[in-house]
Amino acid sequence: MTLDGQTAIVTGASRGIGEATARHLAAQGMSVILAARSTSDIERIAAEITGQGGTAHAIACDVADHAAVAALIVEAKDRTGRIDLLVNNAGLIDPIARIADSDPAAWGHIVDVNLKGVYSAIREALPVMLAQGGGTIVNISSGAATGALEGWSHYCATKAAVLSLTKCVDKEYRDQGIRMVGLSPGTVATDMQREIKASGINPVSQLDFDAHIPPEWVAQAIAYLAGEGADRHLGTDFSLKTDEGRAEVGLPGL
Ligand code: NJP
Repeated sequence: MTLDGQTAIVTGASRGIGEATARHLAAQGMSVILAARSTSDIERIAAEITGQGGTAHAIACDVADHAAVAALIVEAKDRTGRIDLLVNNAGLIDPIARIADSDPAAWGHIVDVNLKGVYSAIREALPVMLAQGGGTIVNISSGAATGALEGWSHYCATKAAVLSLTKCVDKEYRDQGIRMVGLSPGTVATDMQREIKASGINPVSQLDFDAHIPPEWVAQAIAYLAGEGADRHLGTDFSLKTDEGRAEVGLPGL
């Protein structure tokens, strides 16, 4: 199974896991659409990929805006002809606060990005994928989808809901060629972990930054999940927090 010549959309591609994923997939020969709100960052990264011989385009998109996500999918399809892989990576954790201290509008915004943003992209990409005979969707999940951490109610609740979406999409569309899988990466050295550290709330904020895995490892796992070798994980969250999971991707153990 080769990704060469296939097409991908990566949301949240302006930094962190999304940036590493866009670069890695392009290096595998995929034509990659980078989406995020930070237009200058995705344009810079897409230009760097192109300068290295890859194929990449930047499309500004706020995934909390359904119409913007619909427009992203239309433009991506127009540019690349197909959507073989959708990586729902865009996500937020700030502001971190215990529930009584939380701001209702900010809490709701996390739902708009982390949950409704994933729904919107799946909702709009599915008709394209079904018409072309199939496709792969990877939802970036978290250990927070199944575990509770204080200060993270917005994050835990939305990641749990995304895991449920992963299972629903798999149930509805696997027999029509849709490969739907989640990825729980463990802790990753990105800006999100800097925000977590700054909060000082819960044990994750106490971890040393060098305890986190590099975003390039997550990119490698996403490329692995895009291939049929990972079919037994469809409809579940694949975890990089086990030796088995890491070995399957070809990464160093814990
Ligand atoms: O975070 P960060 P990560 N519309 O902050 C984008 C999950 N995860 O790479 O719009 C569109 O470096 C934002 O772009 P911009 C995590 O939950 C992480 O660590 O320009 N895009 C940026 O590119 C998340 O789902 C860890 O601000 C929006 C990106 O999201 C994914 O991994 C552990 C957006 C965030 O980059 C990537 O997180 C874990 C919007 N409305 C799961 N809002 C970890 N780091 O340890 C944000 O289990 N973005």
